[in-house]
Amino acid sequence: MSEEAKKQGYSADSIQALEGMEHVRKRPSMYIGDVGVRGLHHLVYEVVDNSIDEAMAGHCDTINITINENNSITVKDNGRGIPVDIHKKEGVSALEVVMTKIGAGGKFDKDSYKVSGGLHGVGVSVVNALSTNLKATVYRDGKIYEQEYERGKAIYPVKTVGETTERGTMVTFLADDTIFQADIDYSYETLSTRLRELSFLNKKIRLSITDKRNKDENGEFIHEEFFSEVGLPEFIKYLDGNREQLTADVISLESEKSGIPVEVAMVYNTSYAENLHSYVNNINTHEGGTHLSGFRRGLTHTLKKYAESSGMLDKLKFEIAGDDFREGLTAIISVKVQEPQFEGQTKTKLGNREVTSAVSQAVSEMLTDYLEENPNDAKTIVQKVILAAQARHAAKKAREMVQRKTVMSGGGLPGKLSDCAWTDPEKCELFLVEGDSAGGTAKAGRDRNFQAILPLRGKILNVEKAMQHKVFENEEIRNMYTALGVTIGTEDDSKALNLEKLRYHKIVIMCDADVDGSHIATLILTFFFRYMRELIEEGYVFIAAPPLYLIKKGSKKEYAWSDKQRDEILKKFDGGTVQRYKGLGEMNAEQLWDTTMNPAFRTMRKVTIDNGGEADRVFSMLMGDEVPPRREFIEKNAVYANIDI
Ligand code: 0RA
Repeated sequence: MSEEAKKQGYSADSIQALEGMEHVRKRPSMYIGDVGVRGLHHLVYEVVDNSIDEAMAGHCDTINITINENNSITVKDNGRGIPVDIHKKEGVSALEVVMTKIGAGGKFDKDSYKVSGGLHGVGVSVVNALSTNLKATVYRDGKIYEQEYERGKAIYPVKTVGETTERGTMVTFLADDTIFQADIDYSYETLSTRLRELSFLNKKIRLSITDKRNKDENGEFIHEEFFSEVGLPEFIKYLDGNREQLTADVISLESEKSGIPVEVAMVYNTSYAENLHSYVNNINTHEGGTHLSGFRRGLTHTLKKYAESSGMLDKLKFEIAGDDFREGLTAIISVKVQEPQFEGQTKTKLGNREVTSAVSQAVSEMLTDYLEENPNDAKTIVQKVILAAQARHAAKKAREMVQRKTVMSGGGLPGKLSDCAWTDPEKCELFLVEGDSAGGTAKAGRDRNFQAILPLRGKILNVEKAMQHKVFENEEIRNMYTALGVTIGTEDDSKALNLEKLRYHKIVIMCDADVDGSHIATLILTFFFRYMRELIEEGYVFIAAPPLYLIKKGSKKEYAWSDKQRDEILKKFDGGTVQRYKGLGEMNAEQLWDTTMNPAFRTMRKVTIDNGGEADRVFSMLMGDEVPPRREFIEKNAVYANIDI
């Protein structure tokens, strides 16, 4: 105990609490992942998760989230209200314990079914520690109680501030800008996407978001409400809204095996993409894990058995592989696990062994029934699987051709690649440039030590609509594989990459800043997302940002990346001439280097996947067959720079 603490007569327990809070502020990343944009949004999820827990325990059906004008966040639910009576052991109100003690959240409510609770399950006290100011208001037993905190410390004991007929908890917090490196500025899209996802994962809960920073054309605050009556099947419809379903219904199940609640919904569509989204306690498990293995096992086993006994495979000359059962499949697997063990690089891979058989059993039982009861759908699905197996055979040949040409298997680099001199992948960059002419400029402007240029001809193949073997046969795509040096897949997982052989750790998409350029960038991104997703996940993919304007006056010249910036420069120069760059081709090599390629001055946007489901939905919409939703999206996001995927 510190001298200071002794002087003030704190109890040992409250000292521990204090030290806990200090530790959170010293090492925030240990608790919320990072202190950037992600960590900032994580604070909101942490608070919302507490209300979701209360809803899952059956005591709450409405959760309202508000982004206030000053970027503080308010989360209000209509649950039982956090208890305010004096906690026997701690000697202060239970509310204060929950808010100021690390890991205390709801510990005194052992019976409640608590499995939610954030990526790290850290609780609301962490949010409190990382907020300059937090106010908790509890509506309970006819009274309104309140307590406020500064950087995690209570500034007065819980007090009664009024009477009420409502029940519930309201928390308002302002994230501490001395902790976060990012601006305290929430993305409405990011938060609303997560709330929509939560509403699908937790049916019958009304979640709303209000953004008090912005008004719509009617003068109302931006506001959305999310509510799902049936949960996962509706989630599937939302994700697959831009694809053509192969069967009339979404196949779904809800069961409990060995005490593990399992929910699955799935549908086959006419595309070739596999879209599996898995969740544990409402957390997206990017890296999959035992629940996903269980799903795969159950699916493969059941479909295989059905296909064999139906005689449909009799004429097939080769084995059906695991992949074949999942082509054109969109599925969501959601399990609730009491003590989840998260593994993997980003701690989003479920490790609990017992979950595999629970999910596998549940899926087998449900699917067996479904196939028996819906023989027509069953036949359609098996036919799709057979087609996938045949296509895989064709793809295998095409893939082997690419493989033969990759560096590691002895072939040369693509003729169009202007490679760099250095060979350390960490230092090397590959620019994927639209068109030969811009490619020439980039080649002349680059630093040839560490920057390689690969010009791509016109519009690359839309992989969203193409079968795998077409993808591997496509010359531009083969050039990308070969230049990058990665080998493609195995028999069992045709899209697995071998990243050890990756030749560049920065892959920069450099296209014109116009509609065609954005289209090409999106095509390339679609390819990366569907076939080289690890590259995005590892943070290797970037989008170059060439300037839109050159402003000149006399001997002065400056570049602008937006209309606002252009106007500011014009004001600073007191007039001048404006050149609008329509494409990279209008810049000379020196200009391209100065503005877009020189690491000392350029700004590049790193491509990240905030939300796998949403990214999948956006790609299937942008690159799929349905025109109206695409038009709507493009109109809404007219400036390509705003598409955050
Ligand atoms: C533990 C016990 C009780 C309520 C809660 C936790 C609770 C926590 C949060 C956090 C956000 N909203 C919440 N709502 C409720 C109440 C136990 C009882 O009343 O018997």
